[in-house]
Amino acid sequence: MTGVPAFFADYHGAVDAELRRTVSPAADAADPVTRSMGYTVHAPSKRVRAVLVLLSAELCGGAVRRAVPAAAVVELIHASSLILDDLPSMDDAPLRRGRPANHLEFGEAIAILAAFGLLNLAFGKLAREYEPPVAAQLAVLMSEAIGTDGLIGGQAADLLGSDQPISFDVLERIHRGKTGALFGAASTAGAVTAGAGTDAIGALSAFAKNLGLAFQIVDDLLDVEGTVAETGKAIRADARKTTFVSFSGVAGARQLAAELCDTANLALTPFGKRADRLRELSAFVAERRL
Ligand code: GRG
Repeated sequence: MTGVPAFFADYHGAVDAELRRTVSPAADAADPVTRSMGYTVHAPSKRVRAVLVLLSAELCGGAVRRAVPAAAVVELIHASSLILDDLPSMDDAPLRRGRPANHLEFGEAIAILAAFGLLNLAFGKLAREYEPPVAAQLAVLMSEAIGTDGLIGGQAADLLGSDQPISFDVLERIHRGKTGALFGAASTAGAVTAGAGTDAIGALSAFAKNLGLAFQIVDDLLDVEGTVAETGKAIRADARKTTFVSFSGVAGARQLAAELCDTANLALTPFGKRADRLRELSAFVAERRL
């Protein structure tokens, strides 16, 4: 994919191959749920969360090869969340990854089953690919990231708050759940596959949670300033919602994203220059147009 840092190419191939082994890419697969899963999983994606898993594993001295299944798991969970997020009862979004939303292509019922199917594959993959203590640790990590203190909690608060004024604290909590939690779990998962200690895991988790919130703020900016061609999504879709841009203005939101990336980078200090690719990732997050 163009527009992402050049070093992403070192990781995308392995992640995409693992995803193809896990979910059939065949557009003519007999089972509609399989087609629906493949439709979203194999659509063009920056794979930022997978790259975060792999960079974190490498930084902690682990082999990329060992972390690839965990990176694929994070992408399966992410894809599941995108399908659910776009449903008429949620964000009712028409376009995702440059294509009609999953439910517009396959119908709502199949899209919901595909989202469950992807989650199911994710947890099965952890159990199959890692030895029991690590598999259990990763499963707990993903379950907490998805749960009521993570994606599900953030999404519920977002939906409940959509037709009433919300405070900045609530807005931040929503997006630390919806977006920050999976970034945090991605970085932690990479570190866990590398057998990292608690200090390294804590630093990487802090880095990634702040990066995730910055990523969401830039998403809000792209909704105002971006184009459909760049983002692959409908734009001006958040016009009725409270966002970081409606709260702080374009310049304020941009500054907030930059500050969060600085805070994220501070957590990398103990790693020195070895964390330069993560710093490059955070520079991309602050400036991205896609
Ligand atoms: C049960 C998994 C699960 C979720 C239920 C629907 C839901 C709760 C949460 C929604 C979470 C969500 C979709 C947050 C938005 C995060 C975001 C900024 C998505 C865009 O990510 P990119 O730009 O997308 O990385 P690509 O397409 O590049 O992968």
